[in-house]
Amino acid sequence: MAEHRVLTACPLDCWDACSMVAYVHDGRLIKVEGNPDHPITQGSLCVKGKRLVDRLYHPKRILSPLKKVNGEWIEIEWEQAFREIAAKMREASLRYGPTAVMHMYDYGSGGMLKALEERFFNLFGGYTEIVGSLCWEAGLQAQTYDFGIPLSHHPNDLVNARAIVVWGRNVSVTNMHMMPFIKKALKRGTKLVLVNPLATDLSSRCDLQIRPRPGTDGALALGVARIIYERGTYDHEFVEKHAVGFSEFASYLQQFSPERVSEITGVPVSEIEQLAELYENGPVSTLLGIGLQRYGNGGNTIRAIDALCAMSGQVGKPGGGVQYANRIWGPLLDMNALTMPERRTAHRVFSVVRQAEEILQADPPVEILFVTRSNPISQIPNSKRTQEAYQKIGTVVVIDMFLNDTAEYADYFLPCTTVFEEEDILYSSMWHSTISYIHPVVPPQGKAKPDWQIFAGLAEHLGFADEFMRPIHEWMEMVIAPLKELGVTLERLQEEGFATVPSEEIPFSDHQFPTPSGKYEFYSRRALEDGASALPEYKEPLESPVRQPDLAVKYPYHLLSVHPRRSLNTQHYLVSSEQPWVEVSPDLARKKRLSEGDRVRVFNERGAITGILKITPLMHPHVIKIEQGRPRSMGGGINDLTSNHHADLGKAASAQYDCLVNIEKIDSMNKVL
Ligand SMILES: Nc1nc2c(c(=O)[nH]1)N[C@H]1C(S)=C(S)[C@@H](COP(=O)(O)OP(=O)(O)OC[C@H]3O[C@@H](n4cnc5c(=O)[nH]c(N)nc54)[C@H](O)[C@@H]3O)O[C@H]1N2
Ligand SMILES: Nc1nc2c(c(=O)[nH]1)N[C@H]1C(S)=C(S)[C@@H](COP(=O)(O)OP(=O)(O)OC[C@H]3O[C@@H](n4cnc5c(=O)[nH]c(N)nc54)[C@H](O)[C@@H]3O)O[C@H]1N2
Ligand SMILES: [Mo]
Repeated sequence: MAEHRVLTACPLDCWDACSMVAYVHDGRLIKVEGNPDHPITQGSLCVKGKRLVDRLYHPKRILSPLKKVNGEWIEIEWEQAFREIAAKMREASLRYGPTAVMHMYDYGSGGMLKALEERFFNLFGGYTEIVGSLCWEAGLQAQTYDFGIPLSHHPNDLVNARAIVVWGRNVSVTNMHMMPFIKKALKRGTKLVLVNPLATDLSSRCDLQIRPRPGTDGALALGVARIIYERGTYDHEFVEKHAVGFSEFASYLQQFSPERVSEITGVPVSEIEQLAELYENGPVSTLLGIGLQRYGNGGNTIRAIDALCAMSGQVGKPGGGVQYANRIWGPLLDMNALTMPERRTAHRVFSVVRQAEEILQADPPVEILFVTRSNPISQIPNSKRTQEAYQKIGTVVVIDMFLNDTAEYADYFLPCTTVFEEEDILYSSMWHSTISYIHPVVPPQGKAKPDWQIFAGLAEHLGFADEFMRPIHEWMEMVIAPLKELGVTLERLQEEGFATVPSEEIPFSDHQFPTPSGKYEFYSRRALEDGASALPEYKEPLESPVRQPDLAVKYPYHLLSVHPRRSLNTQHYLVSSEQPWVEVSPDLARKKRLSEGDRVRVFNERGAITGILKITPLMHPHVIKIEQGRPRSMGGGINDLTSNHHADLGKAASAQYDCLVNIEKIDSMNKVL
């Protein structure tokens, strides 16, 4: 049989949102590659994209609905699953109202039609919805206060930068399609500076790496801003004409002398000065990562860096910018047409981060929990609380492809299709302005169904299928209707596989900011009204040796449970074979008498995890690195150690990196290497 190619797109929750070419032979998907025509993907694909094929055909994939009976999974027919779950929903709603049904979701797949879940729950009459984010909300809120909207420069603009500062982003691992743009700029002589307590792939080729104590970057940014202010080399025109609150900001800066900042951050004064020189002599393009804001003070860290970039003249200029996210899609897509929020009559919201506490105290109680596109038992901080809460819920329904950590707490497991068995549309709100079409590549395996068909089945049993259902192209057209003006139609997307929506290469070049004042806001009244500080203030992280010296005696090291190289969060551990590394600096290893290959235990009062010691030069001597996402069945469970405190900005943002731990050798006889 002939081989053919199908254009599709990678649904993983990632900056890059790649366009992919799938190769099918004899009805079987052989491989996927990056689409060479796509302006961002440019023909390359990361290992996670490629390995989506292994997830499609993995022997552990679940291909039939399951019900847990006496602690064992048994296969059931869809009809039985729909009938029983619908009956439980009706019963719960009659007794307590629709908010007794809760929906937990994340972005396990970024397909546009995945939002039909919301349409289902809204048509049901309402539900308990989660708000906030385990991912990036504190930073989004920070940039919303400062700029009115978080926007990034087009990556082509990096060549105009005199220096690129990669501030807490692990570019080559989490955003690899940024690398060709960085390399092009470096070839032209652009300098590269990293601010990161950990060693990254770029550490060996940068001009300078600054390693602050985790969670203290806000103080670093304010210290650099103070030097520039004192020297009078800031952008006078910008702060006077296009910003509000600069004088308040400037007087706050007085507290951040280079010596004090050096003491707080552990960064030598000479490096703070080097950073000041760099920002003085811009343009500097700053690439912010998401790790930076996973702290109790994380939102204000982003605000402090924004302020440094704004006062030193990087905003609205070629080669400048403070790139965190690119929120261009809101007005360009009509999601409400799909989700119908106007149809709910009851609504309750729980914090995604602290949902365990909210479930345990809920009145009315949560009778049924739906978990879709997420693995909360693994990914929510302080997992033991989540386990406790989920255990108390009468019925937990998980829709997924694999029996992940969360499925252990489920009563029903409903198998969904992978991206290759679906038709959908994909866009990235994190970085670029390209929207892609997902064509189906192979038919659904076994009895798996796309998520929307699962909800359609339930809607039928609940009596609102007529309102729920539309032909899927009609749904798509409803959402992308606003793109028509820009020449992007469904037919064009289907035919060409992707379309790039025109967006400003250099945001804010007209100095118009959608803030309450219309200007850049060093001082934000909106932040004050929301209960936060009006200025970007530096406060110690929650678990810090300064704020909690007693805790730091017991747990002197910072745990950075960063995003894994070979997996997208939890999703690829089954198909890759990485050891459970615990990485420390040579200095820490010496101090704790640990050697490479030792089995070690990392612990605090909340929990413990074991792994194999790896000694990594160039990392901060008080930091322990463990990649997050490893399933419990493979010795994972990193969020047993993290705390479910909120970060400072946003409705409910997470602070997983604000975490102190200790480390010990388990047993020296049992060396693994
Ligand atoms: N390979 C891979 N790619 C991914 C993902 C994945 O799991 N794997 N996940 C996707 C998702 S969901 C997201 S949100 C993004 C995340 O993308 P990134 O933000 O790039 O990744 P993180 O691992 O969260 O953290 C980035 C860096 O922040 C640094 N960091 C931590 N704390 C501090 C600090 O206090 N100060 C400074 N200066 N740096 C600090 C860490 O050392 C790390 O190198 O990546 C996406 N892409
Ligand atoms: N300690 C620590 N914790 C963290 C982080 C960290 O850096 N450190 N990072 C945080 C961040 S940034 C994020 S974004 C979250 C991520 O948290 P999650 O989104 O919960 O993590 P994933 O591993 O991506 O889980 C997605 C699940 O969705 C399933 N899935 C994939 N496609 C589909 C689909 O089409 N339909 C359905 N129904 N299911 C699907 C996958 O099989 C997988 O089980 O984790 C957060 N937690
Ligand atoms: Mo994320």
